[in-house]
Amino acid sequence: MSRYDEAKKRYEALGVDVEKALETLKNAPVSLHCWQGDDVRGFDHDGPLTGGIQTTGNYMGRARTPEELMADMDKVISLCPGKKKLNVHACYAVFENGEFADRDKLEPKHFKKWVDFAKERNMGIDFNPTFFSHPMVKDGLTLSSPDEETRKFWIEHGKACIRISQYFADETGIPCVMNIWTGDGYKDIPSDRLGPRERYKDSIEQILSEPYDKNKVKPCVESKVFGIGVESYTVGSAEFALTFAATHDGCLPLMDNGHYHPTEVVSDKIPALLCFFPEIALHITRPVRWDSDHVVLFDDETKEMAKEIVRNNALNRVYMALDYFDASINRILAWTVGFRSWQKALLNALLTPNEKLKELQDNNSLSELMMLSEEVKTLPFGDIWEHYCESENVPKDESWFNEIKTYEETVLAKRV
Ligand code: RNT
Ligand code: ZN
Repeated sequence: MSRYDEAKKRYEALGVDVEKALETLKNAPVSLHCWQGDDVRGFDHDGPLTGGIQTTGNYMGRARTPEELMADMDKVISLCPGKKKLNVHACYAVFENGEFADRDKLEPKHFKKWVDFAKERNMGIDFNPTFFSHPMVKDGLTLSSPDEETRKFWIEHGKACIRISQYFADETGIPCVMNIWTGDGYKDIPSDRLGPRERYKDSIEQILSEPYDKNKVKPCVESKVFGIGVESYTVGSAEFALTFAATHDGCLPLMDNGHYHPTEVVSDKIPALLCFFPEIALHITRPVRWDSDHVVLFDDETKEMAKEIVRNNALNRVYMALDYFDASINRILAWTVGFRSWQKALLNALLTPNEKLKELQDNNSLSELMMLSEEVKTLPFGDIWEHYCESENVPKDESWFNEIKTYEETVLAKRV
């Protein structure tokens, strides 16, 4: 009997349908963020990322053009099992023949290359207006700016992005999640905490007044506790974003697990939101002491988040997107480790005897619950994982590092 068959038996003895788990995993889309490949720079400006977030590190081989970024993503895709969706930021517009459009004037045609890329690979596309790394970010503010010209510019950007999101959904036939995040805030103590939030609210309402099909475009608002240079006050705080989504039909809350106080966990927030929202969205990252956007690993909180989606039958209600950026190691490796880790977390959740554990809780059999929860941790998960990778035609073990090395030598090293 193969290791897979033996492992399968162990799980089945606990009531887990392994074949069904694998089938479910193969069909659950996870958004792959284009911005890990070039340190969140994009193609519409020169210079590094600015505006409340930061990449650190200077590893060789950053993608500098759409062609390089797409080639790198293809490498990642070839190393990762599971269904992928593409996640693009507005600053990744592809301009051709010397043309240029500022953020408020972006059009669907500037993203045709991404549509072609996604369609050829059977992927949907998620989208993000880019409210950072731009001269119109005035005094660190965009949608909440007291300067009407600035605010108007960014509202127009948001509206343009709604139209582009609609285009993505129409072209791919798959709904487009459009996430609104700004770094708006103050480094030091503000004298008015309400005004910026009222303007932010009005701005997002204006953006959402742009016509779109609610079944195809899913706008979200992402909250944050603080950012670099805006340590004292964030306009789009947790309460602001959650209440905005709750009171605006069709708008989803987006939780990024790097955006809370360090002892708060998003795993516990997922079921809280599922009580009220038909759909929610996630940014999956790894905060180390703060919103440091480290590469996602197969660690305890990552596993817990996946469990909360899977055991609440919410894979079709939670839009899952990766969001991290590490420039200190091989970027393709960083992308791949993160995607594979989230796949492992989902598989682990799907292989957990959730029915049985829930029953023990409901019967108040808490001793047995603790015992079984601990015992399942050492089941032969790796044998199922390897089988899953094989069935998806991707490397099942560490052998993929050789492919990274070859790619680094033959492709990345030439980018000088
Ligand atoms: C920043 C937010 C935001 C960005 C991306 C690039 O703290 O997490 O989602 O990471 O939009
Ligand atoms: Zn995020």
